[in-house]
Amino acid sequence: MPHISKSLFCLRYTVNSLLIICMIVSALLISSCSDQKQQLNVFTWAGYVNDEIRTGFEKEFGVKVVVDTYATNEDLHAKLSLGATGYDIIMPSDYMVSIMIKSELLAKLNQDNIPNFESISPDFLDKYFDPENRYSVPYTFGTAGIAYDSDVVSPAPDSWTVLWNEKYKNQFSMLDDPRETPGLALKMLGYSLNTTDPEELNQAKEKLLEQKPLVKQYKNEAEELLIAGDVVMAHCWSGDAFRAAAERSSLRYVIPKEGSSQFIDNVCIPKFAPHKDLAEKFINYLLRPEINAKISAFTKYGTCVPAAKDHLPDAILMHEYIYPSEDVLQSLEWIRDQGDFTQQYSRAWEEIKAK
Ligand code: N2P
Repeated sequence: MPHISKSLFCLRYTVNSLLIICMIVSALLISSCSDQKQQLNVFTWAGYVNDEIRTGFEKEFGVKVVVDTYATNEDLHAKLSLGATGYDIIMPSDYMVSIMIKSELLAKLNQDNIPNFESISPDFLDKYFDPENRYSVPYTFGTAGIAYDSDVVSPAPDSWTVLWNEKYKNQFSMLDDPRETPGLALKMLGYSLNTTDPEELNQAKEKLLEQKPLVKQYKNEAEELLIAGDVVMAHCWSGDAFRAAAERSSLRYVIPKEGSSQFIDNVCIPKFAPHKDLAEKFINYLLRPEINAKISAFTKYGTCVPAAKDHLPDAILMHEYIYPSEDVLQSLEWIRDQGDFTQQYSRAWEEIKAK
């Protein structure tokens, strides 16, 4: 008996040892597979990183790139403030870079890892929102305005007031954005879209409430609505209008005479990004002239890399939807981080949407 129980003990011991060895080997295999395929998580505006850019980077660097989208700077800020830690790349606009630096949500970039930084035009560097570009790299630039169907909207609009014309009731969309949309109403009233005067902001809010029964939809991605003919006008961003016009030839884009907003969207790395080194490689890749040209060609926003222009078709180079005339440029304002007053904009916008 003692002999049998000794054999049983040896057998059990061997089986257990084998099981443990198997578990260790499979754990090693799983971890080595996942190490081979690192994943870069990109959080950006819709239409900002297309499949060609994504798969080009995946193939060259042997990684996986996952793209998730947000509709406003404020949504991006809220998500990161609430503790989302999985993102490696984000693309906030100018004033949001400033807010995120102050909220300590961004990682400092190591420019030694981004040698193509040299290729950016100085016109887009050292701006107020990040004076030495320690946290941000410019990606694209554009404006907000009105896209309209020239077959239907007549005469051609030149003022924001067209968006208050009963004739177009239920036929147009507005940006769903706490700074852009009150900003438009402020411009129409002759004020700065960066006002910190509560009375001026209140007048803009009243105007937008008056307009609300005419609005078909508040939406930031107006491209599909315009192409499908679901709306004949849209308060939208220039690239979205330009892309829609490429699909439906009667569409035009105008920046109203009262003036509008302009922006630079930037590539940044969140402070707690899981793959910061890979994120810097991705930024460097985006700055290659031929890649940057592709980005400008499909987003239909401007490139900040002069050498990219050698790779761009004439239809994009110097197009007025990307490069407005000097007169129009004079009427544009950058949306600014207005500190504590920024909350007033968000509150006004929430109240408009809730009514
Ligand atoms: C997204 C365009 C975003 C521009 N289609 C606003 N910064």
